Amino acid sequence: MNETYTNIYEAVIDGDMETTSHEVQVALDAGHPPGEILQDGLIAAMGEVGSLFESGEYFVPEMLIAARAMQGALDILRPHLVEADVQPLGKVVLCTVQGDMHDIGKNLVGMMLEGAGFEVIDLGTDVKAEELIQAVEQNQPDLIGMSALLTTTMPQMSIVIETLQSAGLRDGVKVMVGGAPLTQEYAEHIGADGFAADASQATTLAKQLIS
Ligand code: B1M
Repeated sequence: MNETYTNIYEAVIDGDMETTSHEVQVALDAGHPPGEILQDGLIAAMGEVGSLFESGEYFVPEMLIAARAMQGALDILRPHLVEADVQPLGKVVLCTVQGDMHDIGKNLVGMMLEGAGFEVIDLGTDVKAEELIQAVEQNQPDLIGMSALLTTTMPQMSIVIETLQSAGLRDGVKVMVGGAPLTQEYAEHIGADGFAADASQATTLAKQLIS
């Protein structure tokens, strides 16, 4: 790997936001293509962070700080990516469901999805089924991602899926669900297309669902 990308890669894995942003700016100033900086530096590093998490070497805090380092760099890179017209892998509308304020996991999923090359439209927390339907109509996403951390808010996911069906929108969009109390069985029970246990799996699943 080219030294510039190695520096970015290592800074993300170390969760060093300042160095990551600096190295991305250095790469841009040196004329490296934004799409290549994203792929070979940032996305490659987040892939490694995901592997470190899955193998038990990294835990949520390390994943969070790496994701933040990447997020900071993406803020610098985003306008250049738009200019270079790098096509996103797909569009995801993401939210935490109605009644639920927990957003740390959802944000992490959003960052990882962005890191993997998806365009993420984050509706935030406490999102009603009607708001989500409106966002689907407006943005025509490939995928809806719903997060719930409370057993009391999990049923909101089922309400969203039913509302999508009634609105005739269900066939045009995949639905991915996640959050600590959820299970694969629950996802199947409510008719979601997939469940991911963590942000790394969410990225893999999102790619599978839209392929
Ligand atoms: Co809350 N809370 N909380 N809380 N809180 C839990 C969830 C709880 C398990 C704590 C406990 O009792 N042990 C419990 C729920 C019990 C239950 O329902 N069975 C609980 C409760 C009861 C409550 C309140 C009701 C407390 C009260 O007021 N009496 C209240 C509810 C508020 C509301 O939402 N309406 C409440 C409030 C809060 C805070 C605001 C203080 C704060 C949230 C701050 C915030 O998010 N901005 C908070 C916190 C921090 C927690 C705990 C401690 C940590 C959650 C967290 O951020 N984890 C939590 C206990 C716990 O989980 N151990 C707890 C780290 C995060 C990275 O993990 O969110 O699981 P997680 O996300 C993971 C995966 O789940 C997955 O990927 C992420 C990264 O790997 N994932 C997805 C998540 N979303 C996904 C979506 C996907 C795919 C994967 O696809 C779309």
